[in-house]
Amino acid sequence: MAAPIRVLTAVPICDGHDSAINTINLEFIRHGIEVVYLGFHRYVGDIVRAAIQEDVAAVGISSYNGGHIEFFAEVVKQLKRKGAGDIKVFGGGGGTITHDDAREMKQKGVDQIFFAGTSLAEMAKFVHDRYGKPRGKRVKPKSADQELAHRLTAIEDGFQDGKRRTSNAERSTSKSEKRHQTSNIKHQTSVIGFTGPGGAGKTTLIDELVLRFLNHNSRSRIAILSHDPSVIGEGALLGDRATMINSQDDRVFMRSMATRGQAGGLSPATESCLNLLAHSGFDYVIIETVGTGQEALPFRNQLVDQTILVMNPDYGARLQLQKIVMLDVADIVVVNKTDLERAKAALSEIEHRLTQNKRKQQIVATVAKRHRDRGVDELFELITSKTGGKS
Ligand code: B12
Repeated sequence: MAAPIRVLTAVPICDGHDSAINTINLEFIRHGIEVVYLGFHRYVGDIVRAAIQEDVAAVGISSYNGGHIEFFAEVVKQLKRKGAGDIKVFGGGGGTITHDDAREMKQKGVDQIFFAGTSLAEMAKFVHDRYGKPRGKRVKPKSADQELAHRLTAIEDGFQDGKRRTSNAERSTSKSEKRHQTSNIKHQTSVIGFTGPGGAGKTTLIDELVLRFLNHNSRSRIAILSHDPSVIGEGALLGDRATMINSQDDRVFMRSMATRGQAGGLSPATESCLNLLAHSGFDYVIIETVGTGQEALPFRNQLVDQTILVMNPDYGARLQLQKIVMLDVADIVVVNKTDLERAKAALSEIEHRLTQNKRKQQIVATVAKRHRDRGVDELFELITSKTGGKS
């Protein structure tokens, strides 16, 4: 079975019309497509950077602001300039894009424009027919990020039914993975794992930490490996980028992965992808699991250097804490959303639960959605102190 098609979708700058693309995203994932959603009000540069890092087959843009001719053409132009002309561009914008506009946009390199009245199934079929063919020989990468993105794709596609298979393409990637690892062996990379239940605010917290890493050292580079669940039908909505604001930066390499049938919070290809990222010259590699349950222990086999469990104060009765296995192994427990009413009680209950472990686990209270939150500052200091102040 071929690997799922990956596309990136977004809404342009000065445009908040996201209802169409939200509907289309859901239809795509129901048709087995993995959709990396970047969100609305996005610059051309952000779309192009994300498309290259995610190594998608195509970019789908939903535009209602009237600037579609220039915007779509600029995306095509910048992709080509960055050596990623193999990533195609398509989209729609209801009645705001006329047939004459669409003709001009096609002349400028846009693949297809969909008009009002087109059925969702028709658009999903187009994506399968046009972008579903196996990739041929890859173009020579023009940047380190593009090369890394191609390698991650080869690793991810090398897994089938949860097992690594060895095709020629993958064998050569394994060799180059090893070469890459030896050449970067001296670079000290710290790998930090974030896990916790869905809705605890992991992505927002990571984005706030990234801001602090970037400000702390003007030369540091960060990688993020972010996971979302695959749904029945094998598509996935990879939506963490839509929450990330500070991480839209050339010093951040982010890759979104679907779990592709594996339970427990990660994908069958995570370990290999993480291994590659950890040897690619980044100062920090941040890995975020899908929202996990009580029994989850996603970071086995010393996959990460530090484990951070992010919790929501609304976990229910105190007894629930005894069932959360990650509370036994996390290095740092973050109680996020401490502006909520129950936060004070939650902090004291979790603190008490951690004392039973008799390990030097730390607990931090944060409100990640708040700018310049003191708790996030404290967490940042804890993380960097544990990695020898490097950042
Ligand atoms: C819903 C809507 C809103 C909602 C948006 C809610 C949301 N979160 O999206 C609200 C009420 C908030 C809103 C606000 C505004 N809106 Co408004 N809005 C619309 C409306 C009625 C429908 C758009 C829509 O979602 N259609 C549903 C989709 C599924 O169908 P479709 O548009 O026909 O698209 C088809 C294809 O093009 C394709 N498609 C679309 N995108 C994509 C992407 C991909 C990848 C693919 C494959 C296909 C595809 O899918 C559909 C298939 O049938 C249109 C009018 C209209 N009838 O189009 C105005 C319209 C887009 N809005 C307009 C305006 C002016 C505004 C405001 C500026 C109004 C104001 N002064 O405040 C604000 C701006 C808000 C902002 N921040 O950007 C104008 C734009 C005019 C222009 N550009 O020249 C329009 C055209 C109304 C008008 N006639 O004046 N709006």
